[in-house]
Amino acid sequence: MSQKDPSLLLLVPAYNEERRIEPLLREYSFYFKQNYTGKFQLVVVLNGCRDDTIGVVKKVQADFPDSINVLDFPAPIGKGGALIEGLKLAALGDLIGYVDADGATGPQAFHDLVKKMGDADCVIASRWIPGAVLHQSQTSKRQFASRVFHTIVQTLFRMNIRDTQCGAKVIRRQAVEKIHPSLCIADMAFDINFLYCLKRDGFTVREVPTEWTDKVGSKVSLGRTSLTMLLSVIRLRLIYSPFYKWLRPLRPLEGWVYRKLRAPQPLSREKKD
Ligand SMILES: Nc1nc2c(ncn2[C@@H]2O[C@H](COP(=O)(O)OP(=O)(O)O)[C@@H](O)[C@H]2O)c(=O)[nH]1
Ligand SMILES: [Mg+2]
Repeated sequence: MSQKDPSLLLLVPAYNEERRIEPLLREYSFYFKQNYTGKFQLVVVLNGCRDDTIGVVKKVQADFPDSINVLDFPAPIGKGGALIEGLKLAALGDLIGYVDADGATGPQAFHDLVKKMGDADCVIASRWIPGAVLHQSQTSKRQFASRVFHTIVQTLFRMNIRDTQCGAKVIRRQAVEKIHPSLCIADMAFDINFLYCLKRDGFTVREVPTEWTDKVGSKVSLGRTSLTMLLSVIRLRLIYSPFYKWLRPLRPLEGWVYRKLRAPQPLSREKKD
């Protein structure tokens, strides 16, 4: 008898996604039911939605009660904060993944990541390495911002990862459990926090070319989101520098800037190692 696939917990952070999330929930639930022999669970992590995302999720959940669950936090904890909360469920899977609610990464492309994991601790989808197929690219403004952000991240962290921001990632449970206490970035720069902690703890991160389609309705506003992400990567760099303890008197200023930018904060207390 052939061995079962490892159990897979898929987290979907979602904010005001009533228009985009339904096809993703149906397509993933259907695909994994048909093509995955291990246990597959999908958990949507919502916070402070002002639309009826929860209603849409519950409607689809009624059709796939064994595979779909939902967590809803009233606080504005951001994509990163939602994933920090979702990753607390790591015990439910041998592998834990996350993916955007918009369906930019289809179930087959996500399954491909799992298949290509090999002996790596984490596998991430990449739009910027040879072999990637982009059915619809991001706008040129967005691509420019993304490449500037990439250059800053590479300069600050030297991780040599071409695409830190693609929404699809899979990680082994043991690695999640090790890095979870060090996750503290609630905004869209969460991925840098996630990847840097993995690298720092000696886990292997494999970048795999992916199939990806840009979707309308992005939650990213180039000005404010980019500024928040810039602030967060600088903050992260400082957290992991020997100077951070000397900067303690500036903490109130840090909080003030985040509040001014209306940037999300994680639910749990800030943690660092
Ligand atoms: N829970 C939660 N999810 C969020 C928040 N902001 C964005 N997201 C989700 O994060 C994912 C990425 O956002 P998206 O708009 O697709 O970004 P893009 O693909 O970079 O343009 C989507 O699933 C969003 O619904 C937030 O504040 N809270
Ligand atoms: Mg997206």
